[in-house]
Amino acid sequence: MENISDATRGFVDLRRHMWIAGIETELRRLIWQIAVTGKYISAKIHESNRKLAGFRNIYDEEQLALDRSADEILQSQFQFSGFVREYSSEEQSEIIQVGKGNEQYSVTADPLDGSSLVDTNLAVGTIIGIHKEPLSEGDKKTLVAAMYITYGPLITMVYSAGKGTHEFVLNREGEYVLSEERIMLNERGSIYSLGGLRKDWLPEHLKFIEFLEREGYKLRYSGGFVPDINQILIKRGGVFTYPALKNKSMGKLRLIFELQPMAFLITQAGGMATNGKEDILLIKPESLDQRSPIYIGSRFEVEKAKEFLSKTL
Ligand code: AFP
Repeated sequence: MENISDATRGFVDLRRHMWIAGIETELRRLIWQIAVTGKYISAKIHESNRKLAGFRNIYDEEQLALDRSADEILQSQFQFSGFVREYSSEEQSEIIQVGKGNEQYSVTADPLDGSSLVDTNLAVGTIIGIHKEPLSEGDKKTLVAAMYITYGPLITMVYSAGKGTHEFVLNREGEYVLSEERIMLNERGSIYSLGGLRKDWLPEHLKFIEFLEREGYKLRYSGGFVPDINQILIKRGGVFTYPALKNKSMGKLRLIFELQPMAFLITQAGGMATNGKEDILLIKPESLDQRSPIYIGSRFEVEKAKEFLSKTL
C-alpha cells in the first residue's frame, strides 16, 4: 500500500483508508462500526452526571455508571452486527454470545478505560481487540486487529489490522479523517510513564527507572492507559511501565482487555511490549481477568528493561 500524500490526508476518511489498504470487507465494517460507536460513548461522557452507580465489577472496584453505559452501548452494537460471534468486556465476568455462532470475529473491550479520570476532565479511552477465533479457545494466538479511541479535547481513533498503525481524527462533520499514517516509533524516545508506587517496586525495576532518570527521560503519566500510550505513539517513542509490585506480582493491567491490543498497535508501529521476559502478544491467557506486568514502547527502552529485569539483585 502506498503512503497517502500530506496534501490529501485530511480528505481520506476511515472507510476509504481501509479499502485502499486492502482490509477484508467484514473486518473493515467491524472497525468502522466500532469507530462510530465511539461517537455514542463520547456523547454519554458529555451527558454524564458523574455519580457512582453503586455496584461493583468483577475486580471489586467501584464502577462508574459511565463504564456500564459504554459497555452496554458496545454490546448492543455487536448484537445486531452480523459479524461478531462473541463479546468480552472488562466490565463483565463472562464471554457473551452476541451472534449466531458462525460469525468470523470475537471482540474484547475495555469500554471506558480510566473512567475515574472523567471528573477531572483528563482524556479517557476505549480499547478494543478483534480476534479471528472464539475467545473461549484461549490457547491460540488470534488477535487480527486492535484499536483505541481517545476522548480528549479531540476524539481520535488509532487502529491496526496488521498493516501498520494509523491515526484518525473525528472532524466537525463527524467523519474520521486520516491524520497519521503508518506511524513508526523511533528506536529510542525521551519520555517515560511510571505505574505503581515507587515504594512497591521491585529492586530490578527501580534500577531500570534510575537508568532512565540518569539518561534524562521526562516523566509523562496521566493515569489513563489510553492517553499515556497515545502520547508515546504520537511523540514517536518512550516507554510505559506498569511493573510487578511487591504485593501484586502480576501488576495491575489486564492482559486481554488492555495489554494485548496495545501491544498489537505498538508492535505494528515498530515498537515492543514485554512483561520483562516474554513478548506480551505471545502470552497465552489463562483467564479473562489475567493481569501482567508491562514494559511497552520504543525498542531501546523495552530491550533495556528486559536487560535490567534479567539481573537478579
Ligand atoms: P481505572 O479504569 O480503574 O480508572 O484504572 C485505569 C488504569 O487501568 C489505566 O488506565 C492506568 O494506566 C492505570 O489504571 C493507572 O493505575 P494507577 O492509578 O495505579 O497509577
